Amino acid sequence: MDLPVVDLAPYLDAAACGGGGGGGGGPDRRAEEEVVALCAAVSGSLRDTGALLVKDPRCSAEDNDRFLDMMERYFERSEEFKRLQERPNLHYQVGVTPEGVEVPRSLVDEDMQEKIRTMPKEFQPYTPTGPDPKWRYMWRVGPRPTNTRFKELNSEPVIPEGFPEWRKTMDSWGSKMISAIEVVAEMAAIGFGLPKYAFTSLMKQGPHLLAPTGSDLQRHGSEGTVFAGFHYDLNFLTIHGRSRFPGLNIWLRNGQKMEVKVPVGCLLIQTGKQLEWLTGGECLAGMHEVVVTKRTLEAIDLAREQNRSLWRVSSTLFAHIASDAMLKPLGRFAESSHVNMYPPVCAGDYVEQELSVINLKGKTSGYSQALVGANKTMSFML
Ligand SMILES: O=C(O)CCC(=O)C(=O)O
Ligand SMILES: [Fe+2]
Repeated sequence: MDLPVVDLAPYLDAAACGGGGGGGGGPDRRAEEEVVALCAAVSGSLRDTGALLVKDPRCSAEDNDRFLDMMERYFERSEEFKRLQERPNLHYQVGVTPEGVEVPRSLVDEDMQEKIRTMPKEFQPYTPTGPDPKWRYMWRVGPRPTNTRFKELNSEPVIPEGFPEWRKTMDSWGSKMISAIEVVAEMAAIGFGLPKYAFTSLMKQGPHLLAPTGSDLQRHGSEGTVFAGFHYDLNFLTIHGRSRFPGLNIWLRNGQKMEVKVPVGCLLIQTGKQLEWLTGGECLAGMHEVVVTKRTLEAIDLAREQNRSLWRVSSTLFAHIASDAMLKPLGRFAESSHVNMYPPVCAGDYVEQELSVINLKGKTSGYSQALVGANKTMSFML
């Protein structure tokens, strides 16, 4: 089974003509029907696979390359240099996270480990043995709230010295990928029968993070090395541009494991836990891992031949629900039979308790521990 590729252009065209699939006088009937069908394809794929490939004419391969070139140069700098951008007191939500800090959920969550044991052998994820050996850089994109209870999640950016193009490159690629996510979020809302702005209105001033991972394939390039252990993303929707090295495996709702191939010019969208919450489990957060596979090894050989960087940089952006907004099942999803698993919670409180579990934030309060217990789903478990 291949993931569907949805071209966002017809929706963007219809929106520019005052249509946009949500009603309101589109240019012609056929175009409107096409848009409605695309919205259904978006919501259907997010529900059934937890993922989706999209083409957005506003996100070019050149933008993606400029970003990857700069991040390769950054990750190639010494550990000592990169640690100057480390901000553990801000829960690593800006600046760099060194290798060996972020813990994959499957390493610490006993329920998840139990569920993994019940999976057919061929679909089981690799077993991580410790924290992830990947670095990461977190760059906050878009307007920040002037008044928030969650200051650490909405902190000032960190810019490494010697990269004068940093802000422009990160903001430009980050805002383009957010624009793509916003369109997907509108289309998904329409496809689910919710008001068009049901999700995007909650995303306004969210702590969206351009969060590329950097993995040193020279040091950790043997087959089976787990760069990011089996986990779900705690945010709303994740978007990945192209990486120069493959290695991402995702799990479909039916439990099947799938190696992702992102065609040139496409972007990969994955469902996060906040979308699961807002849809009362109609969509489940997509489980995934990043591992050195045979295809990664082939890409390493080619990069060596062509004298290119051996840092695997991901083009990951985490789109979030605003920290001070409430997560709770929306519209018809409030009637879901699983609604008890998704008690109302402030998005910022939810994010902080998840960060605590994966070792990015200090202690966790009794309240948040209760929340961890309330929700222990995995993408193919409902
Ligand atoms: O490195 C990647 O391709 C994605 C890593 C990932 O899953 C994450 O950052 O949450
Ligand atoms: Fe992830």
